Amino acid sequence: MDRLTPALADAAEAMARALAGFLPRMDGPERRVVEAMAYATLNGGKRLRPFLVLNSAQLFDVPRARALRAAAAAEYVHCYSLVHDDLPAMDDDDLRRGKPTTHIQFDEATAILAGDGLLTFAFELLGDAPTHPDGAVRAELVVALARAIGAEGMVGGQMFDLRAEDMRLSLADITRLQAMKTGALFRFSCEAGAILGQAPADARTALRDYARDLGLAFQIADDLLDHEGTEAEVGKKVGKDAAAGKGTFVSLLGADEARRRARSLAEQAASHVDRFGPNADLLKDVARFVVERRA
Ligand code: GRG
Repeated sequence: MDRLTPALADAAEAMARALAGFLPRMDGPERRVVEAMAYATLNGGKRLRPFLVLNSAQLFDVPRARALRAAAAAEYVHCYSLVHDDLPAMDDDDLRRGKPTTHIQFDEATAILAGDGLLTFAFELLGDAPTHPDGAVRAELVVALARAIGAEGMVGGQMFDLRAEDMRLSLADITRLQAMKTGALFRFSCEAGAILGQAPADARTALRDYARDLGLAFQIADDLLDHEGTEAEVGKKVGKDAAAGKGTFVSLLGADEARRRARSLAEQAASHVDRFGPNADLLKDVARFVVERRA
């Protein structure tokens, strides 16, 4: 068997335990929001972002318990973004990870609050003492995550995406949009290990470069899945981009060229982490995996 499949499964299992374990226990009427947070989080998913945090942390011998907290923060944020993206006011989707979306399973107000709760909880986890004994390291993690997912990152990218429905996008526009919308959280996920490990600047730059190429490869693959995947495979509605007349890597480049570029970006991503030797083998494998995945 290849080495990536069991490594992804191990990380996903560890993450499922950590994600369930960190969530607050609550009673009373407010308990419903934690139930919705758990529903939105403990529902499968590839756990790619946590995998990147854990494997980048391992390059710098970061203790596992600390890496798991940063990995969980990245996944909580990712799940929040999916919950809000699926809302009627945004993408209006009923299906996510093969199950009813959070606003369908609960209701819209609960889904909004669950997203808010996950987002806020991610920062609580990073800022709390067990994440790192040095408060400056914790503050750096908090700032890095805020930059990645705020108006200059994911939230700005989502705004750009909503506006893009009425625009003709160039390849440069789509690249910038996707770097903000999905790439920035990949960047945080790769940098978090380096921040926790107080790694030298050149090592951080290598991981940032890796994350940039991996994020773009991931997004091109996502466009290809939307274009050629089935709902059963992908676990969400497909063909939505074409139906909305949205410019994507596939609509601009065609499927064959898009696939060629995604593969070449995955190889480029892998080359950025050569400097870490065999310790970075799984990071290289996962860059190739994101391009070939069917879900
Ligand atoms: C609502 C602020 C806000 C932002 C939403 C990232 C995002 C912005 C929306 C997600 C919509 C989407 C489906 C984008 C395509 C790329 C993407 C993030 C796919 C889902 O990520 P995977 O494949 O999913 O890692 P799993 O389920 O495996 O975790």
